Amino acid sequence: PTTIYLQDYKPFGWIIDDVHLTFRLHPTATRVISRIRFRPDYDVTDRPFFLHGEDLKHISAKVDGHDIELRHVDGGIEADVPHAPFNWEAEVEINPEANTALEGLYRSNSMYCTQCEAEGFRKITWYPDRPDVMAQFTVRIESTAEHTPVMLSNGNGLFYQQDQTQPGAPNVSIYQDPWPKPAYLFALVAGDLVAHEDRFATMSGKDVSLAIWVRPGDEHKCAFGMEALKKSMKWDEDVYGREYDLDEFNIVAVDDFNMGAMENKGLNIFNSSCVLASPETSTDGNFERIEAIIAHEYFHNWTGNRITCRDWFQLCLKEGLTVYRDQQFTADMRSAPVARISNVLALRARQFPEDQGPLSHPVRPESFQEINNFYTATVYEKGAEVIGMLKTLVGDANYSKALDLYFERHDGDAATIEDWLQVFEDATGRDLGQFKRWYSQSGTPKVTVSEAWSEDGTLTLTFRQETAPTPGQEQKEPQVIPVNVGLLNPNGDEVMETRTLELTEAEQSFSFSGHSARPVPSILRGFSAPVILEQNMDNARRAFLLAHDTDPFNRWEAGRMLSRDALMSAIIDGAAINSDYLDGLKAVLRDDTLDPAYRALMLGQPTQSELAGLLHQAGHTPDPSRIHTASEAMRDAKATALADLLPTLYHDNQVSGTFSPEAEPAGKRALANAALALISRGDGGTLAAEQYDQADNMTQQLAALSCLLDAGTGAQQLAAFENQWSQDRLVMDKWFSLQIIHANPEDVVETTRRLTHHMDFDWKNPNRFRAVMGALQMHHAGFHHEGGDAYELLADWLIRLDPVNPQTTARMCTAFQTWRRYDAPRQEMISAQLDRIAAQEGLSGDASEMISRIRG
Ligand code: HT7
Ligand code: ZN
Repeated sequence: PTTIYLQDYKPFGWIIDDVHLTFRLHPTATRVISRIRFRPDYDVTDRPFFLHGEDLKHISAKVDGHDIELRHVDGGIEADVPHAPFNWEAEVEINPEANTALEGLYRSNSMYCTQCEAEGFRKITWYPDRPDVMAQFTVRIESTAEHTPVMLSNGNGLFYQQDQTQPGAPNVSIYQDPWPKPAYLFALVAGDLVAHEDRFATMSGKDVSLAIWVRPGDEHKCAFGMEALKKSMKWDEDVYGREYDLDEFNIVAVDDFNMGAMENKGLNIFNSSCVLASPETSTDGNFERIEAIIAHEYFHNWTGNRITCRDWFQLCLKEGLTVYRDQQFTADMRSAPVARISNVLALRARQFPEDQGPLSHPVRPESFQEINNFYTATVYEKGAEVIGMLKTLVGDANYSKALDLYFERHDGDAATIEDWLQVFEDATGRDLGQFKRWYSQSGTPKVTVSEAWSEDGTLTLTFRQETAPTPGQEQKEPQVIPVNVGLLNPNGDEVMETRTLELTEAEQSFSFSGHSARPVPSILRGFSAPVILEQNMDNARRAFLLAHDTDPFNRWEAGRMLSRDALMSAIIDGAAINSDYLDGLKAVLRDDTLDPAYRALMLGQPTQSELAGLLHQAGHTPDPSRIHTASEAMRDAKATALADLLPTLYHDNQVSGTFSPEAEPAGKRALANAALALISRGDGGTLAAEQYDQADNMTQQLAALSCLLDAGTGAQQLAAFENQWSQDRLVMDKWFSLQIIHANPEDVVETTRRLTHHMDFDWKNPNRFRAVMGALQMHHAGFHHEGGDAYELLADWLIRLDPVNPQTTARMCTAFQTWRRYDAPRQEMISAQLDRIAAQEGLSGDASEMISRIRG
């Protein structure tokens, strides 16, 4: 495997004016004819003419009308071409039906579809498949089959013909995209699709046709996605001044897809799970996620498409910024505190383990073998946190000024992180040299804070920051860490509003004077930096902040820390769950001035895998079985302590009338269902069974079924659920996952194995594979159950999937990334499975890079 380095970047050497592609679609033998106008980049003259290409059957290649000889080299071809402008014409044949990797042009349910990011275009034709080569594309699609009445590509539709008069005459459609783009944004879709259509008038009065294309029968699942799209278009105009730039915007839903969705210019392609929604089949969580993903892909039109990345090392330039923008959108559409807490929960669950384990890498990596392995929580979510910190440091007005300058200066460019930071430096006059370390230094900084009070009325906070070594980075330098702090007096009134302290040194103190009584600091409000905060705080102080903090994030965090510490003591010392936490929780839950969604989050507790990480950090070897027991004990303690309150929470938060996925009713359902989960621990599932019978939407149905499975009384409902939904793939994914998630640890492997024999376990479909194998690895106590059967089962399936779909296999290998946390027998068992996978003949580059990094 070849390693590619950021420092080795070299421009391509030629400029492309335009690209004309003709596709003659055929399930097993599609012809692709490319006509490309190249001209030398006269600044760069020292390199051979190289075009990428993989799995292409070469038919012909001509330069200025004359056949040309190609030299086949690793990953593509070289040719001797004139050192002057020339016309390239080539024809290749590809086999969409055989393409199970879902990169390039492939078939899903007899529909043609493409996925080109990051390096899939090279599986379509010979081309400089790199993001810094931008060109205008015109695409002609021909198909003789009657099951491709709809044929779409990027940009605006110019021509469409369905000739039914002459037998065998092809359907033809032509699309032109006026905006230069890199090949990774190319898309083509053809199939028997129906549209849910709408229109949007942009801020300058341009009329845009919008369509969501789906398989016949799914039309009723498009309305929510369409509303989300229009809200996103309006929000980007209002908040960032960004207007849409084509006459049409198409979204297509596809069942077989490696990730969530793809922002191809004017033709977004979505995993059907991330766009199709209806109250009967989708939970509130699904609706919220769909809204965020539609926004995310739409926002890429400016942050990613109009301004793209110079090379794949700059991936966070588009992904970090676009995640940040979609998080802002969700905060505006729904509750900002709830959105922030949810983002931090996701960061701690996915990014922290990555950054503290063998896969740790900088937000902007400096080398890779397979770029697909770097679409990570670090690039996306930590990348977004870095932008949030930048905004906190420069302030809202300067952030807007910098963004305006970014769009003005770099529209049409393939840009770098240096360009991005330069814009902020120019807009604000601020030196961001030290801040840039957030892009190059991996690992989660630990910030330790101590307090000193002097009787002259001064509180001094002393901060120390340090980051543990990570792969390839032994020494760490201090980073710029914005720490938002507020102060409360002993009565619980705020005496200092939130202020941003800028940590730049390894150790630094800040004093706050003029206080008549010792104030209580609320530190890292809003989780203003992606760090681990170590604060020596007793339960009484945490309970005080849980009761009084005016910052909703830190109020929630105080409760979280109480429950975390209670769980840790239960795991380590077998201690009973302490009453400070339960009393504080009760008071918050009783306060019905608080948003139900926020109160539902208060009822949550750290996951078992998070606890394993915390134990490891604290120098203990996590025992999955003890963690499981303590987590269950915590739920029992809550059920008992809140017994009087739970029925009220349940009944007061019932929502009647037509289902609405809006934040307010969804929040009520979340609180009622969190209460139901605790009630079910005491009533054997009676109330949950009632809810199951009455449910007219998936949120209520699934929540009730989960409670019943936990109570061990859901067999009949589980069968009824399967019967009711057997024809709906997305709902059946839930049915598969649910049984594993709610199995007892000792039954997890057997349940998983049984499900892999189910006739609907279509393991080549990434959603179904993830529904089963993703649930297996997420069940902490089941996955790490003694004996190591789960490790072996997952490894068996990864070995089987790898030749079919390396990208999904490699992502799923991350299940093993935390292996060094556990005891010696578990480490040995995991290590044996990693070795077994690594030893497979023909193992993909994707999986082999992941396994060798995880092994360390
Ligand atoms: N930019 C896209 C990332 C992506 C992807 C999507 C679907 C299938 C394979 C993919 N490889 C990379 C999605 C996004 O971040 O918006
Ligand atoms: Zn993205």
